[in-house]
Amino acid sequence: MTPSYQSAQLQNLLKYRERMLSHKETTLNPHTARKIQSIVEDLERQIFDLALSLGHPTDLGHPTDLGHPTDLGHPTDINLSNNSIDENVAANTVVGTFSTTDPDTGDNTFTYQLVAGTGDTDNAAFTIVGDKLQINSSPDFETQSSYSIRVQTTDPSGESYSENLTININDVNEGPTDLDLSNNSIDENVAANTVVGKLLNMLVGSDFHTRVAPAAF
Ligand SMILES: [Ca+2]
Ligand SMILES: [Ca+2]
Ligand SMILES: [Ca+2]
Ligand SMILES: [Ca+2]
Repeated sequence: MTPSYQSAQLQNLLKYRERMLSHKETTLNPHTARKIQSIVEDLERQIFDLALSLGHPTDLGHPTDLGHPTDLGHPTDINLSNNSIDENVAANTVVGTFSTTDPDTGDNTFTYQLVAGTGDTDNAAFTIVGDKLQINSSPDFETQSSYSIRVQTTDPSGESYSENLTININDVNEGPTDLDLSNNSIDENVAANTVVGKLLNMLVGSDFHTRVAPAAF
């Protein structure tokens, strides 16, 4: 029966052991091979102790099980250095830089892409260039204040992890964008100084408020 290794820490140890064993097989230096062997033995003690604490020591008692860990060493987290930008920034502005958490210390290069799946609603509004996330068009807070994307990171072995991320747009006070009169027609022959209408100062979106100008005419 194939044991189920749910613990990430345990999986990491198993993966590390597997790598050490393959190094040992390929090395031509007997001294290095002995050093690796002692690392492997130490790892096996750690694995056994950890497995014991997790309640499945019997599975791990068989070296053959240990020799075939499956699906190990994949990335476990994606981080975006910044997830909010001001509205009205230029098209193709960089939102932030991605980084990946991966149990393999040797995995330092990751590729990022927008992928289909949960939370991919606004994937089309962004482009990934290298490890940078860019917004395709200048954002307008009053039109859309947050974006949901799904990003996948892939390690050098081709193992991947994907995550749903939210990008928030910061509201900027944009000042008045329009002026209106409350009324713009008046009968002929009215008395001098008759009020035609009030000057209204209109601002859009979340900045919206209507201010009655002090001077009416
Ligand atoms: Ca990895
Ligand atoms: Ca994350
Ligand atoms: Ca706006
Ligand atoms: Ca605004």
